[in-house]
Amino acid sequence: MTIDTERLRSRVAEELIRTRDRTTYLTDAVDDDDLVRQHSPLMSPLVWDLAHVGNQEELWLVRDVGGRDPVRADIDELYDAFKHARVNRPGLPLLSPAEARGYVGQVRSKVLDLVDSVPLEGRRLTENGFAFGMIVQHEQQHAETMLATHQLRSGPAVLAAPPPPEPGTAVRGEVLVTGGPFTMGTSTDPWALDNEGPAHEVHLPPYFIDAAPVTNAEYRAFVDAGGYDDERWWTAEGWRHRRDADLTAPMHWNRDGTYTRFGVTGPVRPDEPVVHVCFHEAQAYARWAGKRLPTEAEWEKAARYDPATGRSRRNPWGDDDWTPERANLGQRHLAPAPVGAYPRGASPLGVHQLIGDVWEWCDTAFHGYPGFTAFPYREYSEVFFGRDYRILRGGSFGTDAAACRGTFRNWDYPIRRQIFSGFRCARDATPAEVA
Ligand code: AVJ
Ligand code: FE
Repeated sequence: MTIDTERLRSRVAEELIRTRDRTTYLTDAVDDDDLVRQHSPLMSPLVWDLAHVGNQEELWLVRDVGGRDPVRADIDELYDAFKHARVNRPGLPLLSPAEARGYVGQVRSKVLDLVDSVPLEGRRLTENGFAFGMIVQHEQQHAETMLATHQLRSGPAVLAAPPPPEPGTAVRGEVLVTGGPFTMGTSTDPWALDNEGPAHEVHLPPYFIDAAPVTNAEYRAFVDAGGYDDERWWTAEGWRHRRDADLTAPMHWNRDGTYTRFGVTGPVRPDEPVVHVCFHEAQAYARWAGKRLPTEAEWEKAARYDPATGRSRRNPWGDDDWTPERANLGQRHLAPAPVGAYPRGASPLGVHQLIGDVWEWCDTAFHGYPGFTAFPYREYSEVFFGRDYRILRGGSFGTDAAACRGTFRNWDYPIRRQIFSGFRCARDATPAEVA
């Protein structure tokens, strides 16, 4: 075995263990009644997420990669996300909290065995440890979903984390991105998921993009200006939803101007990115502000394009992995950080906080890039293409670095706002502005 393979094996084991610590923290924070309860019809009971994470790990790693016998073949159907809508999951004969904990532990001990023994080359599924990376990312995605479930719980706070850093620099205004080609997507990032590739060239006309996400203060101005009551700012579909759902402000803003987050109520901080808005609200704000939402390609060029070399980098700060001073990721802080808090994470074009803090809505439907091939299964991405989903980019404070990079693509329905979603604006550059 080469040193590199040894290093890869220990990295895989570390990521699996670190990820399980997060899942355990989120599920041990509440009692068993709370674990089996449905806090919102939009979300699964936490105990479903827990056993589902273990079941996916069993399917892909124990059975497929390892070729081992099933741990619990009888529960596959219960934890198949396509078989049961979230609203129906509490009525299923689910594993109890104790059974679910026992099950995920059993699966994991077999998997840690495999990490030491399966060949990591010669088969595309395990090349560079991909299947393990995919399962780490899957569990981390559910950890973010579980954090969103926590935000929908009522009752006293059970989670705690230090506040995010204070601004280190003033960030405001827009950045001009000159017209021309850039490379979008990746064909080489070893743990990138299928929808992130292949890398391809995209030509964009010049545009402006906000240097920072839209803040609570900026969004408050839209609310105070009567933006929710003025049909002009909304698309027909957005206006219909605004009326049907009786939207009047971001989710979790209270009538008295306070905000409730993970069981704690406090003032809405003006310089923090607005969060828990749906695509329609983001789009209405942008139109009111005389702007629009960026397309997905515009978001990615702002994040990855380096004008000095013409290359696209993995992340705004470069090709290196995330570190805590570069972006607010990983549930280290349970809130978005104020604008200006991550000067070391800015892109070469001077765009801040693209990674972390809040997912950013883009005005692009979810589709496969030219030459897309599903891997390793159609149900991760392909079955969602061409439907009513919009793209979100950049991850949030609830997203782990393992499941976030400059090429990572998330998608959701345009009415969703229980997720950690915010946005920034963009606009076309006029010829006079480019000259
Ligand atoms: C990529 C976040 C849209 O949570 O529905 C989890 C990720 N896929 N289990 C989701 C996912 C299967 C997915 N998103
Ligand atoms: Fe899943």
